[in-house]
Amino acid sequence: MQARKRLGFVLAIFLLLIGACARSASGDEGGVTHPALAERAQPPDGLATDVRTGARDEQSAPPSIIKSIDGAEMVLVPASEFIMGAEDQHFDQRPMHTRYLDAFYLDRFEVTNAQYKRFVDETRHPVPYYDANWARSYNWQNGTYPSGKALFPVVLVTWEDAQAYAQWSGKRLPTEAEWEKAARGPDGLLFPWGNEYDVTRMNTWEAGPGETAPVGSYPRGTSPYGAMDMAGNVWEWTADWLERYPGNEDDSTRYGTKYKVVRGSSWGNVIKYARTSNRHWAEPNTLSILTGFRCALSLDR
Ligand SMILES: [Ca+2]
Repeated sequence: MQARKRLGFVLAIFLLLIGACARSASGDEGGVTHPALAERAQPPDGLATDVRTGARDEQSAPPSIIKSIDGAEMVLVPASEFIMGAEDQHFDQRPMHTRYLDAFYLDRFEVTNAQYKRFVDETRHPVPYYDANWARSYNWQNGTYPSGKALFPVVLVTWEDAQAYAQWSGKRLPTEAEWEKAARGPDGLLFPWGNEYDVTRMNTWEAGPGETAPVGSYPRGTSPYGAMDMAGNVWEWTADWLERYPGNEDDSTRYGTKYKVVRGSSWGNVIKYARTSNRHWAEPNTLSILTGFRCALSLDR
């Protein structure tokens, strides 16, 4: 089995805090389905199914919401230019610039433990686990996730794990640009809901429960395209290496093909990391209780 290592940006002080966090006492057991995912039949093959919740009268227009084979609801991010990066944040976000992206779909929610279990059961992929105290309440045992955590985001997954899941589900990891556009819309919002600082709209360290929350717990934090938890809950792996933006001339030893970009901040980080333009990084074999993922799908699939 591949070597796995702890996430570099989990600070020692923070790990102590984690150890003090009480494990959720939710009484729900596995098999619970998120309301937004419930009562929807599985499509028969590996392609996304058009459930036509929108654009009913425009046969040529792609549906605004689809369901993919892992049961995930996906929202449409239409083709357009959008503003990427920021001038007043960490230098790796500079320069703020305009990019064009074709339309794509993005999972509305972070991938849940229940969804990941289907993948594990069907492929015999190793379960999320790290032998350390700080990982204890998130570790899977006997082939399944912690009791009551079906609808919580899966964590303790490497980039390779996320990539394997995406391939299994007929999808892919979003590019960093796709992730940012889905989070901030075309006009460069600072947060998914707008430009105002509001710790009540996401699961970050300031006002969150001190652990992961069920996906979709913060509807007031929804992005312009309907994606949820794009700020907070768990960091999300993207497809891309941490590279400099075009026109950026700052030196950084992190640029290159050593670190994958993770986005969106987590329950264990403060709000400044939840800015839609914020870039963070981790080696692809990193395991963290702060990091999960969601998947994307191109329209031409
Ligand atoms: Ca997130």
